[in-house]
Amino acid sequence: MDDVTIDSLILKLHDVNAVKFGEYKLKSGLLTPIYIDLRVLVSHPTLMNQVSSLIYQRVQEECLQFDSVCGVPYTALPLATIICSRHERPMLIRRKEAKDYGTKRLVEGSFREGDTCLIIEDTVTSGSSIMETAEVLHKEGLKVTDAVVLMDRQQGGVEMLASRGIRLLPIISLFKLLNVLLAAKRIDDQTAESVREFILDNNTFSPKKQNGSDAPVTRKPCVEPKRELSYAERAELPCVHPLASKLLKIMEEKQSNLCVSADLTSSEELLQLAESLGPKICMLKTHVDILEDFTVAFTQKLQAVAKKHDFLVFEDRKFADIGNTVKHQYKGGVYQISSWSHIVNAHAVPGPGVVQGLGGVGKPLGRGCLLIAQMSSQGSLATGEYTKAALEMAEEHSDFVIGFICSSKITERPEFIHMTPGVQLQAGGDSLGQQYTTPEEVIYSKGSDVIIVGRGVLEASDRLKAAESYRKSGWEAYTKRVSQSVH
Ligand code: S5P
Repeated sequence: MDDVTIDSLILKLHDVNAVKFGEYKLKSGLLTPIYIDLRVLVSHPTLMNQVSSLIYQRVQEECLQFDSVCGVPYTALPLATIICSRHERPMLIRRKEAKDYGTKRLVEGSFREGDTCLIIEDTVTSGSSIMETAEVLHKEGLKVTDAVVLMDRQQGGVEMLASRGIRLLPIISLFKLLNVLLAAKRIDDQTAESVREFILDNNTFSPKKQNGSDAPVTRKPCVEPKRELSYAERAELPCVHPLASKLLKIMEEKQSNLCVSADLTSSEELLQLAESLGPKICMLKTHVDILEDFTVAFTQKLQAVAKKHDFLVFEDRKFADIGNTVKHQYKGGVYQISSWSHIVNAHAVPGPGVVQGLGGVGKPLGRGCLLIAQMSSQGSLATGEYTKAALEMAEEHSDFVIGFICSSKITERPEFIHMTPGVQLQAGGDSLGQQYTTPEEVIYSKGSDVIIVGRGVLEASDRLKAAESYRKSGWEAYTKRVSQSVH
């Protein structure tokens, strides 16, 4: 989906008052500083058509298979009608109340037991409205596997529906909406910040509530496998964090365990690098605080390139303060890292509070964190007992920590991804203590998963060619390692 179309749609929605800032009451009774009211859409036919097209585009992009479409009453009903009429797909209507005469049906339209019905919704907060409709459809013997929503308020709907077996596919996230309105000067920094704060503080999804017990629910730890698993096999393990699983799938699909470290000072150059090396990498690492021209628009463009070329973004912020401070550093300030970076990293030195502070911000957004267990620089203090303590901290927070920055594999548990910087095709170092090891050594001999390469690519006369050499070298080392462990 094209970013320009989404940006202009956001501005139009703001023009017609479908997005309001102030103090409003949500269905749950909670007061919110932002209200999204897409009921007004019916008065704006062009916009109505545009929204319907975007929803259908998303359906096609995801190649969704379904027998019928049901809009959550009432706002999404006309949207579903336009889509079904235009694309000649059967529609179902869910009644809010059963009639007390005639058939007394709660779902109108023809269907067979076992049919799959796609749900369409305008806005999602907790996911409860979609769930209500899904339950009515379930009672009629229909299956619901996916729901497409125009606006996701990012307050836990995705997670809640996922826990009930429904994949929610949002078109616009609230953070995206805020960034666009902010860039267009429709709202000021203070408004954006107060909305962000509200959203992060009011996540409605609690795994505790879902299973009715008070015991904290964490994903079951993985059992140590008897043999080396491939990236693809690890991606499928139920104990693996969804973001780690996504990364492992990207690695397998693109045959790349290369993360390029884009240590550049110009955002234009960084975006060009991301665009040209995108197909070769599984992840792009940034240090946005060295950019001389950072803007929110840059992060939006970076997200679009990452989506286009299917790689994750890792902001190498190396958080190292108490929980309360890192919470602000992660979600706020100039960089608003949590709104655009899939992965961040943290030093273990402050103790578990650092992961808890970051997790409070990152978990509701589906983000992941790497703990720095070892460093590539000469004389690093992160060794021995410190590395062990970092591993323990990760094991205790595996709902947010997805792996490590390390020089070699530190655990056999397959849910953790090992990422190693200080990599060049020739071993050596720089004048400031950096030490380099080769991709073969890192992946094959030391059992790491991802090579992080900065100057090895950036200082090459042909960066694309250099990235391809690193990709190939890292991938060959991985296939050699996995094939040798297969009995
Ligand atoms: O121990 C470390 C951890 C990191 S994240 N050693 C590192 O070098 N890094 C980062 O990896 C470092 O900040 C830089 O961005 C990149 C290595 O760059 P290169 O040019 O030496 O490959």
